Amino acid sequence: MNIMKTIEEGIFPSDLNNMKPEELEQLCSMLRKKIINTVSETGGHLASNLGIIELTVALHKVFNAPRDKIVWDVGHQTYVHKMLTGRGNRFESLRQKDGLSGFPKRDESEYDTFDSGHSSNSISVALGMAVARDREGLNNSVVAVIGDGAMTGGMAFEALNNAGDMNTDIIIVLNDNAMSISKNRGGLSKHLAKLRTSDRYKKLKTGLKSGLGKIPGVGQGVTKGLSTMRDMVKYLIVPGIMFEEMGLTYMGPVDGHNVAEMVEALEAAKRAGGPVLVHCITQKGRGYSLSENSPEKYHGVGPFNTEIGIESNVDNPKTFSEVFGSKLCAMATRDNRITVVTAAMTDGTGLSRFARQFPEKIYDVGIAEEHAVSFAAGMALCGMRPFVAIYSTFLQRAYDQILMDVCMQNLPVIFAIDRAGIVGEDGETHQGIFDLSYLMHMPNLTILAPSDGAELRRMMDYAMIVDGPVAIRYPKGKASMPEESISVTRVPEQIGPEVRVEGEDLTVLAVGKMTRRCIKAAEALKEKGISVEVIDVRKVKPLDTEVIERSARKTHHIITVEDNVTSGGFGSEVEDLAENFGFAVKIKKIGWPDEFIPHGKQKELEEQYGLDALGLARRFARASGKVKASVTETKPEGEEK
Ligand SMILES: Cc1ncc(C[n+]2csc(CCOP(=O)(O)OP(=O)(O)O)c2C)c(N)n1
Repeated sequence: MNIMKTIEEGIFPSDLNNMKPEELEQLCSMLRKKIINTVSETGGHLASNLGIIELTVALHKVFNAPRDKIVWDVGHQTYVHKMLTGRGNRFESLRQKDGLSGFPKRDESEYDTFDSGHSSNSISVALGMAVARDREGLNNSVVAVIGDGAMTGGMAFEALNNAGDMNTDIIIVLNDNAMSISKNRGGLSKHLAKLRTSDRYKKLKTGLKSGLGKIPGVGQGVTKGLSTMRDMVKYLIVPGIMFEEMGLTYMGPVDGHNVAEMVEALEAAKRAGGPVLVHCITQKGRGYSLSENSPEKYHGVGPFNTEIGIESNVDNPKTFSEVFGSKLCAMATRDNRITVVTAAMTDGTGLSRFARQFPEKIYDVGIAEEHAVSFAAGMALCGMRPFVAIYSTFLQRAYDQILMDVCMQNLPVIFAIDRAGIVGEDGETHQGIFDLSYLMHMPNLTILAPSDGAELRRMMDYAMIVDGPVAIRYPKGKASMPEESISVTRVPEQIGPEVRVEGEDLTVLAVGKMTRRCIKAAEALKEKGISVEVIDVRKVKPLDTEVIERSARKTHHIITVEDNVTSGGFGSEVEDLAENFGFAVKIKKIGWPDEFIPHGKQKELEEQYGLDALGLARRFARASGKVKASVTETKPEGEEK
């Protein structure tokens, strides 16, 4: 058959049934090509998907989806799954607005069993599905596919602990490429490395299991009966089979790039019953030499030329992450109390240089945001000044640890909250638009939001002199670096609001990156006779009320603008504040609506929701009452009518 044509027309799992081994191989290489070509145009998670092609083909050959449930951990590795479940014809729309999501989405396909994006929850979800199946008296398989990186997350351990205790049928496919985004860290990854090299054990064990399982009438019972012998073997050859000790049957390791071997192992796992873990060895970035050689660099990519690969753009302005990383290097040179904690995101949070320069001051704790925060609390309690660098969306995991272990005890932990605000193409699960809402109400916490790179640097210095926890939130993307501020080296004694544009009609309180576009909007409105005062808030909490009150007394009209949902965010804080002004003031909150914002380019989403400079200018104009909204002008989405 013409496989390429089939991918385009829509291939389904049942199509795999009749494919010969060589056709399956051909299919895998076609899928590989399609992924490289498409991701080079759209951007996306390249290396992870190249490494899971054969494994995905084997999964769909053995299991009968959507009746059998496959739950993908993180979900960034589902491009092949999407193409094998009838979405090949739309694959070029990957991550584009209104196109295919880069993650599983239940409303995109019945084959996507669960919306994912945040790691380490697949076993919990699959276990819940397995229990529901048992209670309904059904007999479908439930499979969780989880990477060795995601397996470092606490939730995965909690679920394994529970699964080992339950004896319900569930298959956990561990996709072990020895990489998280960067090289995987921690005791578990060392344990897996030992298992990877235990060839003799592998042959003994999979041979025993699958061989016996194939004989009619001899299955589970006999296989289980071998546990004593297996126990002997494992203790002789591989010390400490952690999964078996937790009550799971461990199978493998299996070559995750060998479809036939994978099919055999998955069939055997199905027959074994109970909680089974199939350990598959794969190579991240497989089949594209550039990503094989630098899987970390090709984990998540923007568009690139497939011949040349990703080019480093040294001439371009730095991102906020890079400003953070290089400033932290400078600070750590001078101050030995500084350490930094990352939850498997050294590169993403701009800390690659720091890791090279100060390997003894950086702690990559794995995908373990909760642990990262309490770990930092311990360090802070004993005299260190730890920075915790985590994306806004992933820090959600550590709400309780921030509140109880850090804020309640007023410990000087500094949270570097990267990717705060809309991030774009990664969609709902990655938009960092909730952090102000989950942090504003935490007592003792100082919250700062820089509008450019220079402010970020100053805020990092300032955070060091605050007697208590500080959160600095900054967005994805380039950080402008105003010339005059680069040379400022003295430590700022205070960070507070600054009037950036003076005006009479409206007071605009702008948070972080929204400041520059509010200034633009104000300047455009000047020509229309609308006078907008723009204040760069800088310190979101505790609010420095003097400047704000003075402006509000003049305009009697405040508009808050934040790259966060309006509900429970900065605007709500201002509403509370204004109640004590003792004079009437109208308040309008601008930010993201009370919704999950889907994928698309940052710019497209901001335009759609009226959060770009033009949209803001229109909204300020309407609010001023000086310009009647034209009948045809559409209101941005989420805006109250
Ligand atoms: C809670 C959480 N923290 C961080 C991330 C960011 N992240 C996405 S993929 C990934 C690495 C996953 O490694 P692994 O599970 O081994 O999959 P691989 O990409 O290597 O196939 C990380 C850290 C996330 N998705 N969720």
